[in-house]
Amino acid sequence: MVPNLLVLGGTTEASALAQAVAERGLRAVFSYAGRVASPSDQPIPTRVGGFGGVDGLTRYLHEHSITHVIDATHPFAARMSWNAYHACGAAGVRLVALTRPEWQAQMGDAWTRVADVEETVAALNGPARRVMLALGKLNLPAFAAQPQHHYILRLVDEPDRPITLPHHTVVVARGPFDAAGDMALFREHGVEVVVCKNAGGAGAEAKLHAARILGLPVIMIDRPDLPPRVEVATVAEVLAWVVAD
Ligand code: 3Y8
Ligand code: NAP
Repeated sequence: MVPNLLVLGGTTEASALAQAVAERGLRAVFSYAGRVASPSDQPIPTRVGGFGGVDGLTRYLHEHSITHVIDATHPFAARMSWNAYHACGAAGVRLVALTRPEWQAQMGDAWTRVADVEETVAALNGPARRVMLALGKLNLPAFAAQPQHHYILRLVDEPDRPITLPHHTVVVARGPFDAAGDMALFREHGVEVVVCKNAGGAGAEAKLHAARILGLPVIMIDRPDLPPRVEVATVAEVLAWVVAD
């Protein structure tokens, strides 16, 4: 069968896959959730916005005669990954995830691992500190439970509604980031603790290098449960999987 791919994107790896797919002239469409104002341009046809749950995605797969789905979303985009797993099962379409290994604490790192945002907020009990929240904007309201801190918030877009944290500084920046830049950022804002998700990958790792060099503690949020799908770590493995059919 002639492959017709749906790439669920939103990560550095997804963008690299789109590049490789375009170079091989494979028929494909790239999909963004529409979470940020202007997502990066891709070299293949791109759609933006939700599908409408599992049923909407199943319908999309049939209507667009999709033969393969590559879930190259972020490890914390769990709902999209579960929807893709169920929709591909329902539609009889092949599914693979292009994912990236979790970060591991290195010698000298001062990590506190927590299961989710709720545990993160609890871990911030205590006297006021300057806290770097490298979580984007989706989870910010939860931190109002610890209003004593000064939060440094790195967001992809300017906030479109007031931020309910009494003491905060917004830094608008889109990754991928580098260690020198993150060290300068942490020094400029007197960051005392870094909060982040175990995203893995290179595009967000800089802050861990910066924290290590500056000797800052890190609160690391573990990944949510993801579906039992086939997972590969490289673009080459995805391309081999597509043609193996
Ligand atoms: C919309 C699409 C590429 C992709 C780049 C990667 C690297 C830079 C690092 C920090 C951590 C964070 C956040 C982050 C990174 C890459 C990658 C990655 C983290 C874009 C993008 C979309 C999003 C959505 C956005 C979330 C937010 C998360 C910011 C594009 C730029 C914190 C995740 O403001 C918001 O509402 C932002 C929402 C989901 C997490 C959250 O919960 O808020 N990503 N990020 C995708 C869509 O619409 O489908 O514009 O390119 C993609 C990238 N973000 O092609 O180079 O691969 O991880 N993105 C985290 O990792 O913790 C920033 O600040 O150090
Ligand atoms: P999520 O919570 O798993 O998904 C919520 C809903 O958003 C999904 O049910 C789906 O809506 C829609 N959606 C998500 N990803 C989509 C995609 N690639 N194409 C079309 N619809 C999508 O997802 P999220 O955590 O909000 O992440 C949204 C996007 O940002 C994803 O592309 C992800 O790769 C990217 N991203 C997320 C993070 C993060 O920390 N979560 C970090 C970096 C990049 P319907 O149910 O209507 O189909």
